Amino acid sequence: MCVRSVRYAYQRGEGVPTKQAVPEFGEIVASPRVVEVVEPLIEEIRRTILASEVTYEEWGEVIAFLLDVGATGEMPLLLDALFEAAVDVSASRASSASPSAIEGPYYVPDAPMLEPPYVMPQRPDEPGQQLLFAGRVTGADGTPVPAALLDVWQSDGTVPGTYSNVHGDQPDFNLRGRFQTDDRGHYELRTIQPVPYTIPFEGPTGRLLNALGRHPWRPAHFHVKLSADGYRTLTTQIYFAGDQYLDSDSANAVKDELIIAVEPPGGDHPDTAVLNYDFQLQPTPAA
Ligand code: MBD
Ligand code: FE
Repeated sequence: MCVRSVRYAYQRGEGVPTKQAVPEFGEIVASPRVVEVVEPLIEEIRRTILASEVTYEEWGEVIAFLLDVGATGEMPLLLDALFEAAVDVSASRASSASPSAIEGPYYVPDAPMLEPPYVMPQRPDEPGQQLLFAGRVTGADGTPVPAALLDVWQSDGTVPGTYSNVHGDQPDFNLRGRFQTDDRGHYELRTIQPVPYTIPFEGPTGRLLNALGRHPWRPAHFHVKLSADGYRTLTTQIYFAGDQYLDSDSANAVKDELIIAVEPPGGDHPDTAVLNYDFQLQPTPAA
């Protein structure tokens, strides 16, 4: 099971999978990895409490804030917005694939399988610029990958935008879809161009960003999860050149190599912008 699936297990109320062994009464079973990672984290928080002269009033606010994060279901949002970009960099250091990016809290598995020619599920009056998202999928050495599965999700074009199945009033699986590369590793999807998106700002995560003096916007983006036999699954995002929030992403997740210039409508595609991007996958070790 993909470790990232903890988010949607939680969203669907299925409880949260955990690998932790339950100790016998009176038994202590230290995990070397927990000691390595969590111990310094605890020490860092203690140091900050002392250095900042935290009061009991403030300590009460910390506890109330975290209770609110739990009660509103924003735990995945808060953690992804603050920390997932660092996890992504840490976890992708040794990869030969094209750049990865954070999954974020709003991936939903089992999106509709599209039939060619691929068109993203959308409402008849879906607002937004028509866009053709196309390119190739290859291995790190350039070998084309036929029948690679692309799983794409995006927010809608309303302001502030929302994701189907999560917030707002879109039909389930609106602007979410799965489709494949052809026998030469090419893919082509017709959809609308995403616009900048704000993470929910009325909840505890948004209030924290506000108190930190930060806005809740993310630059416009596509989310893509790419899988193929013999390759490691690549989770990434595509951003758009010229977006005003590239330098101040509320999730701190933009990588320069993932910022792409869209070809505006014109010539032989008068109504449609074109986004071209080629993905490279890392082979799994030979079995
Ligand atoms: C998003 O759409 C997103 O991509 C991230 C990282 C956090 C919140 C909402
Ligand atoms: Fe997103």
